[in-house]
Amino acid sequence: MLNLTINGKPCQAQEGSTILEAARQNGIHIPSLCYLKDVHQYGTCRICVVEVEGMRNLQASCMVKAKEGMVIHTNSPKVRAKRKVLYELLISNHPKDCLSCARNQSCELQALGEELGVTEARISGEMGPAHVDVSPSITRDTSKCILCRRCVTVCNQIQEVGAINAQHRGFDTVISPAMGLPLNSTACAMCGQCVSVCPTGALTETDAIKPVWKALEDENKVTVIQVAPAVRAALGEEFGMPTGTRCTGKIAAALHALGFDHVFDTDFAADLTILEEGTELLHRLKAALTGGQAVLPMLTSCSPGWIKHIEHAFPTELDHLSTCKAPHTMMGALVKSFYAEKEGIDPAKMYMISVMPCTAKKYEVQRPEMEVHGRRDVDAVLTTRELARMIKAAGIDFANLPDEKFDDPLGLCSGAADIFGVTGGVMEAALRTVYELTTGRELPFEGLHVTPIVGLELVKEAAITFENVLPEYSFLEGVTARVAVTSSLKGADILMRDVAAGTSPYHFIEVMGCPGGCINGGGQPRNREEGYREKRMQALYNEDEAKTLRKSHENPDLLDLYKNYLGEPCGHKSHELLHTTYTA
Ligand code: HC1
Repeated sequence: MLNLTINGKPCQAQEGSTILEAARQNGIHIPSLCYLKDVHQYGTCRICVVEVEGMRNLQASCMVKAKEGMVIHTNSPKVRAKRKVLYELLISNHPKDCLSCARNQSCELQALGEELGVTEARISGEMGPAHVDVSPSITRDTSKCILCRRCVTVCNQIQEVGAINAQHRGFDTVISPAMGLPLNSTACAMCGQCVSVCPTGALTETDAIKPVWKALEDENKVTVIQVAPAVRAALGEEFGMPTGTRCTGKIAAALHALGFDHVFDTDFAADLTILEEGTELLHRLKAALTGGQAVLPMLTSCSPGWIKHIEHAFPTELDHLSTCKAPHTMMGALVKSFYAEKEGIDPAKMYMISVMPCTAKKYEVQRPEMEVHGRRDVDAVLTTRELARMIKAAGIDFANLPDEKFDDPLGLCSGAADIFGVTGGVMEAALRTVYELTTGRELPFEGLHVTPIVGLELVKEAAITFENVLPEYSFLEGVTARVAVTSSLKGADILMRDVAAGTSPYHFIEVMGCPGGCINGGGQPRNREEGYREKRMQALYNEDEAKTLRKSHENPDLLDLYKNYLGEPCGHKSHELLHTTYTA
């Protein structure tokens, strides 16, 4: 441990800490803007400056390591005056349209001005480069960019995609794809991790609120809305509820209150995905184990950022992807076929909305593959943050809503579906079903949790041996299936290099595009709380464990759907509605 003096108080800090980290370890707040925990810092904004005795200039505390015996002042008159000037320089070429900015009241730059006590803007200057780039998922407004480079850090270091970087020099510096290309013409996966960390309105999700309000107001439209698994573990944060509060029932109530005609749960379609994807895996394994042709490992296909990434980075490996669409597009296809027929609704009048923790889903629903007979599966995607804005605009007191249920018959789900929203959840859900359907016995893990793949590590793996299988699955007897799980595109690349080289030891790999899975999607509430991902993860596991129905293949409404409409998993009707293929 290091011994320091901060603001006249003796403190201790871990070896290797920066001054900023040392202060935080001792409960001392230093204002910051560009700082991102656990990644390389650029120290661009310098708002976190402090005075260190014996050093002539003020130091950016996020860049300077704490040393034994250091005497630090985080709140001296000199420090406060410097921070104010630095802030005024930052806003000297920043638009002053806060009242109509998408980040009004949630802007870190705005909040910092309040914290620093800035009440005037004494410095005014030429405005920097202004350019608005609207992609299907992400809108970039360079006039609002303060060049903090948080987005550059997540794109290059956490995701390792490298779609954006600082271009040009000096006053002309702009954060942009190379050669000023629009995001949609680059390898950007639309994951929105950059949007999550942007402190201002420079990076936002591309708006879907306006078209959704319009659909709600249109008497000729039948509005149908569904909610992704991870939304229920995070939406409450937008209404002051503690991180990790489960609010499934309140979400159903809010959507009814907003006036949507039918309110369904994407989790139902997650259960459906497990039956389809599990069956596809068994078909591939059977072919491979009985001397036929099969492409293994099979890769999950429900994360659209991941799909876009594999298309850019490993275009020769697309046949490893499961042919299953994502659960929410499966739901859209079902609503406009099965449900429309059942209720006698003209599917042309249906307007299907998905509430997703993900910005890439906005791009996904516009892909040519996501339609059946010329009818789009999903018409609009709202992020979790956008739904919160609609609930607030409607004056709904979300935190005090009584719980309601999703509508029948596409609203019932198992606990296996709930955990889709966290890394490892899709794999665990699939194993619960595949193991039990082939052996007649429950998955042999305590509490049904495949513990080696539970948690937020970059790459996880597990092995499971099939013994005493049912006669029709004799090809599996004695086989040890090896599975791997990763979340983030950096992790995907690690596993995909072996897949591309033909040396991957796995049979099945789950990939989610965002670190931690959908709980940490680019459309989720922005949260800087220590351990927020763990709390959201726990919320989904708690949701699962609170149910008696915890396996997809036991969902009674899903079994009815197969009996009365789809026939069998991976059958003709399923292929027409629920599967697709990707071509580079
Ligand atoms: Fe996800 Fe999925 S889990 S991709 O992470 O398969 O976005 O939550 O909706 O479709 O079910 C996201 C979450 C989500 C799909 C499901």
